[in-house]
Amino acid sequence: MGHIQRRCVRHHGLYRRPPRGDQILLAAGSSVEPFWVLYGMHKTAQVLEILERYRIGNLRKEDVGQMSEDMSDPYSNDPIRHAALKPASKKPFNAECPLAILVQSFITPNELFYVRNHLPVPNVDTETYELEVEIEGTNKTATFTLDELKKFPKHTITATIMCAGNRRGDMMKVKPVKGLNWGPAAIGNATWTGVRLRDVLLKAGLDEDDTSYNHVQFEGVDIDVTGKMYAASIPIWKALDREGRRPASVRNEWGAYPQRPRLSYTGYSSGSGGGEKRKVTVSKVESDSHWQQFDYKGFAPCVDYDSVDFSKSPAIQELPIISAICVPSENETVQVSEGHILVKGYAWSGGGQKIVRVDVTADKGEKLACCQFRCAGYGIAASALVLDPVVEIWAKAVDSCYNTQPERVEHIWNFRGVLSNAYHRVTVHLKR
Ligand SMILES: Nc1nc2c(c(=O)[nH]1)N[C@H]1C(S)=C(S)[C@@H](COP(=O)(O)O)O[C@H]1N2
Ligand SMILES: [Mo]
Repeated sequence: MGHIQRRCVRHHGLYRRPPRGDQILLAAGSSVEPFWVLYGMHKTAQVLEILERYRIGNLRKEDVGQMSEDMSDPYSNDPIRHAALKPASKKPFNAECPLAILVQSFITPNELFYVRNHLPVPNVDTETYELEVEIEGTNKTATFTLDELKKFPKHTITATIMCAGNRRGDMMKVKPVKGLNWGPAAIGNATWTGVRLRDVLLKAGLDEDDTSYNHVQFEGVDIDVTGKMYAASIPIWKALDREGRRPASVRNEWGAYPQRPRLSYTGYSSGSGGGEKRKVTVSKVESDSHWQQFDYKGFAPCVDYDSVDFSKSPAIQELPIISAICVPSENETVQVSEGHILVKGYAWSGGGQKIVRVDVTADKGEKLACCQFRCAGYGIAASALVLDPVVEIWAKAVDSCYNTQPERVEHIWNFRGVLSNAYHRVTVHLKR
């Protein structure tokens, strides 16, 4: 009894505020161990320190170990990943591309594309896979097998996707936040081929002139211990948009990557899209999932877990403009050549906005050098006259709506650590 209660109370305490608390309640009366194993990213010194406040006793020696021995690892079927990926957590596996590699090519290498999982990678059987489409309030439902989906007109686009938590590490330096410690590479650019969500919804019987629907909800095939699927939603206009640059797509070919069929929306927080979806629902309302309601949201710096009202902030959809210096890296020593150094990085903006400019400075904005970029959203090659032995390089981008990045991360800090798009700063040591 001691064991179970203690662990329940521990988790209870930890999740008293966050809504995941209701999930943990489902373990009441039985072992909470499966949760602890599944959400492996919580096994950190910081979390253990928080849990310490909730300790109400200790196990007898003879009871220790019994539980963990018969717990099989839910991550044992996860695919083998590229060794160069830098993990932010291993179970679930979350990782980003090394910055020097990210900036080497316009298209991010597939095997080095950032990985963002909340749960173990599901084993999708392409033979039996079915996508269910429901139009709420009608008797219109349709299911499509993978082969049936492949018969829809095929579209190919090149698009960047980014995690709303990209560059969270910068916020963590100000004050601890909840979430994975992402550097600036929870972003990637790929050529996606697949079918339009619009085409699938219309085929399922949706009347595009019917204005009674507001959202399209998605459920993944990755499920947690309580049987809840990863789920999120997007506004319906986004799903029905005719423009080619905004399709629902599947990364690579279905055939080439059958394990990871997913939906993507250009210009959107990938959190609202990706994943191995198995159900799509056209609805009046947003997804009521934990992720949509209590995760992908931004708040003012003064809001914390005790004062937060999640209903006051809309879920993140289109992401704000961002940039990052990828080369040189933090604290790197670089050779100065004729008074200049080479700086490379990326810039990107959500909602389909183009990057029109990236400004780089080596003197805290005294003289912002305007740099050239080779392709929209990639490859800043800036040169600025630098004199001091140690300089801080700053980068800020401007998009086609003339939105730009905030100067200081302190002003946009939020306890979830999302939307971290302040000027990017890198300190370098100069060798002459
Ligand atoms: N089914 C499923 N979809 C998901 C997630 C997930 O864990 N499971 N993670 C989301 C988050 S936070 C991100 S950043 C993107 C990552 O996109 P990708 O996995 O399609 O590359 O997927 C989103 N969709
Ligand atoms: Mo994300």
